[in-house]
Amino acid sequence: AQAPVNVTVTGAAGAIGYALLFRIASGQLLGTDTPVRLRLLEIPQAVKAAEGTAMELDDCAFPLLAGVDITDNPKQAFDGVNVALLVGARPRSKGMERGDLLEANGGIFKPQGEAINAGAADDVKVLVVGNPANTNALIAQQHAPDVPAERFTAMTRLDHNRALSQLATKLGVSVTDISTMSIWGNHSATQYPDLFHAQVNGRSAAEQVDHAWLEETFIPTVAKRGAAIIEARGASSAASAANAAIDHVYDWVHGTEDWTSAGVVSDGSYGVPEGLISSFPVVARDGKYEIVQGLDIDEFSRARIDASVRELTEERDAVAKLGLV
Ligand code: NAX
Repeated sequence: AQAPVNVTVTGAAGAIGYALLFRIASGQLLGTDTPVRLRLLEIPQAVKAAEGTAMELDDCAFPLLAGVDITDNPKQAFDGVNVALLVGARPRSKGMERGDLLEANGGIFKPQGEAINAGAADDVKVLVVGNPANTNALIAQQHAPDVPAERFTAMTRLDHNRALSQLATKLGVSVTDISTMSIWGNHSATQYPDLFHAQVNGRSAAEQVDHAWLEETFIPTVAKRGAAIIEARGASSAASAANAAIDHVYDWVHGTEDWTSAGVVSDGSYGVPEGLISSFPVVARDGKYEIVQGLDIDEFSRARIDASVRELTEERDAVAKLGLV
């Protein structure tokens, strides 16, 4: 039988963790023939709650679940890790400046990057979900110099899935009628969901909607969907975020036919400064996410991609000033 794959989830006692762990243990992250061993990393105050979730995982008697370990020590959590889902982060509290938020998260993602560097398996794949996801991923990556940079990714798959759903509803088609959708830039309100390269039943999506809808409804609806969910539910996206994390890792491991979106280390493509972790249209091949190359970028898209990348550059400059990268 296949040896279990070590999957570490940080922030395991949180809302996304609760929606994620059962799906991982049931085989949806890596496939229904791959056993998994879960490692849950939490802060000391939340270890007991994580133990409660682990009790429920036991009670599911998942055939693929080879074990659950719980720790508040990053070194233990990432020892031998194959897939790391970095979900736990410091949320922005009232009145908190962006610099303080970046600094507080640096205090989480720097030691986690170091622990991944020290102990991870050679094939480790890292997905950062905790916000600000792109810059948290950059901080972790910068403290893991022995791990190939491309193994660090940030989640924009939820934005991608939101874009598919909004467009499908608008045109009265199925999400499976849509291809080559993409999200560019930062996982933030400046992100750019791109309908100029997307196709619906083989024809340009941008040509099938009017420009006012694209600019004034579609883009802000996708970019601000997280806030709309909080407004409606009184709590932030959890099941849909967990679902996107599952999609991101499943596709990374199994490969894609169509494009998807992920925050990946820029190689300088499309004028995105090398080394920034920015969302691009990507495909997955042989266990690697690759940026889709050779696209023409019209003026409208250029301005939006540049604005989001500018924000990422500012975040990188801010964490550089704090000595975090
Ligand atoms: P919760 O507050 O429910 O859970 C976060 C958990 O992380 C808590 O249990 C906390 O104890 C733990 N934690 C904090 N610091 C930790 C550390 N140093 N090590 C280990 N665990 C630690 O938040 P939840 O709703 O689960 O969201 C988690 C993160 O996902 C947030 O940063 C959130 O902003 C982010 N999101 C990212 C999305 C994306 O698309 N990239 C979408 C959903 C979500 O907003």
